[in-house]
Amino acid sequence: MGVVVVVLLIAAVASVGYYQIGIAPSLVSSTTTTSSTPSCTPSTCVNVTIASGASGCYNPPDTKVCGFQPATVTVVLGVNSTVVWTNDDTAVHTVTSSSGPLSSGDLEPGNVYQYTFTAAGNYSYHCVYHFWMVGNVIVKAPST
Ligand SMILES: [Cu+2]
Repeated sequence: MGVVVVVLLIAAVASVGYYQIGIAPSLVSSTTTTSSTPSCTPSTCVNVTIASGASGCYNPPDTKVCGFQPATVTVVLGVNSTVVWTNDDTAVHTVTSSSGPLSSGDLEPGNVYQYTFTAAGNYSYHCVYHFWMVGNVIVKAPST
């Protein structure tokens, strides 16, 4: 009898744990969409592609050849300051700032992450799963 109670307790704890794990990713991915079509118009956004094969192309020193393409983009506040990342690879990637605003969470194949910059600056980012995948967004103030 005691064994049955213990087994039931373990099952209950395990299911709660699974439930919590199952919930977490959906919260993280709330800033992404599964659409491959950006919600901004081409004139107001800049597209960055995570190309097919991006996860398997670590080949220093040409580390930027196959990660984020283009690896560096320049945008202007209020003009085209929304950047849209599309994962065209078959692996999961992220768009993550070491200390900054970009935090895509897991981008499944086909997922899109977009962020609208509101301050000028130089924003470097990387993929948490592939350290050779690095990118940079240069945000400029509008010229007067
Ligand atoms: Cu990656």
